[in-house]
Amino acid sequence: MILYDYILSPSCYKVRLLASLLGVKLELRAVDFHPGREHKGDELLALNPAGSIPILVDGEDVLTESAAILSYIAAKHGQNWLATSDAGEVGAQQQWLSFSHRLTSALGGARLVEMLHFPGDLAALQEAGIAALRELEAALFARRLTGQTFLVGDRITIADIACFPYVALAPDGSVSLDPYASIRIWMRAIRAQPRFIEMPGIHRLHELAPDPLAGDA
Ligand SMILES: N[C@@H](CCC(=O)N[C@@H](CS)C(=O)NCC(=O)O)C(=O)O
Repeated sequence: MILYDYILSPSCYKVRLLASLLGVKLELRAVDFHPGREHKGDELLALNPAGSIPILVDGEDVLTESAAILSYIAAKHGQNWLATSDAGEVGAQQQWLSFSHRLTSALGGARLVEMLHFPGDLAALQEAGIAALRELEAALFARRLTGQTFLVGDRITIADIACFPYVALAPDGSVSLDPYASIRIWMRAIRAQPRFIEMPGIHRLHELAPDPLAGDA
């Protein structure tokens, strides 16, 4: 499987992360996203007319959109990373995959303005990002009340992988994660997975602050 990849792209990282967690080997093709804008060149537009990465090529299959790529890789190599056939789980998984696009446009947009000086209304992007984080925090808090750590069912799934990178990188867009204890616990649980890999800005268990739920020892 060939992944058209950019090291600083959280959307590409989602794919690299899932592949690593599943022990699936990817052949990486580095794309000069910035400053080269190679994703807008003829070769990559022929693969993805939308002009975005990641793009996955697996034999005859050419896939775009990170959520679709995660679904594809899990269907092929890790069915237990997908929702079960339970209708509630299927719906929840789909909902979080859609929600992940809101994170991309809001928190990812703020990050591009702050880090790469892309044009955009930083305050509006941050506001949308904070609204999304509040929703996620409320959902994860509710899940914790039922004894669950992850977004769907009773285990980690692609829904968590789809949402994790842009949340973890929110500070790159000057959006603090300090107010969100349930989100931080969830991120720590993802980072603790065997074969978790890093990307610049997302380190293995880099939050070494004490668990907010742990009592004073
Ligand atoms: N909806 C797409 C968005 C991916 C995305 O935003 N990729 C960025 C790199 S992190 C990109 O290629 N942006 C260029 C553009 O969309 O014009 C997905 O989830 O794959």
